[in-house]
Amino acid sequence: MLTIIKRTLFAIAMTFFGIAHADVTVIVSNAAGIPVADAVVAFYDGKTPVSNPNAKGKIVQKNKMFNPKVTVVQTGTSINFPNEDSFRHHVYSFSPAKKFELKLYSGVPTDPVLFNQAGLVTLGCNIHDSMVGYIYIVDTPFFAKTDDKGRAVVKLAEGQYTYQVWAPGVNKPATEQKVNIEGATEVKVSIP
Ligand SMILES: [Cu+2]
Repeated sequence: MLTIIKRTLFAIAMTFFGIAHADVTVIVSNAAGIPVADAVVAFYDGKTPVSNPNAKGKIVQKNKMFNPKVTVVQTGTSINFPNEDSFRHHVYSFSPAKKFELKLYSGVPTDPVLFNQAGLVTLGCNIHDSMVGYIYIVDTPFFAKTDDKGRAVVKLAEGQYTYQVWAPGVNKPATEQKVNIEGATEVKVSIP
């Protein structure tokens, strides 16, 4: 009896508070089956693109590297580029999604850079050719980056989605696939 009441209350609660959410685990590996870290995973529910004008991010330059090397953000995000090295950097992007440059500077730039167009931005430094970083900008709130085991977890409302996966070195911007989320789901993706 108690169980039935609990179930009924649960059903009523679901009606009031909306549909169920599920953890979706994406596992990304390469053609050889090795897990791919720093892969970007983004899910789209097919509705209007969503930007987040309040979102803020940070990419630090340290030891002549961009940290993190791969950043995924929602459109509308402002990112600052603090320089923690004792010498100057000159950060730039020629990518169509965002062209900008931060001319030779030390410390923390006064103004962050706004990323309001979806796409891939490749970061470089005019002084240090070895420096390379990536910002993947998505117009959806549902995104994540894989860890060392190639795993990323995104919390989604149940329903139909398409998803894209991109990783450094993948020429095509992303693979697009359809998926139906019903409860906790595991999605395995192999990228070239
Ligand atoms: Cu530099």
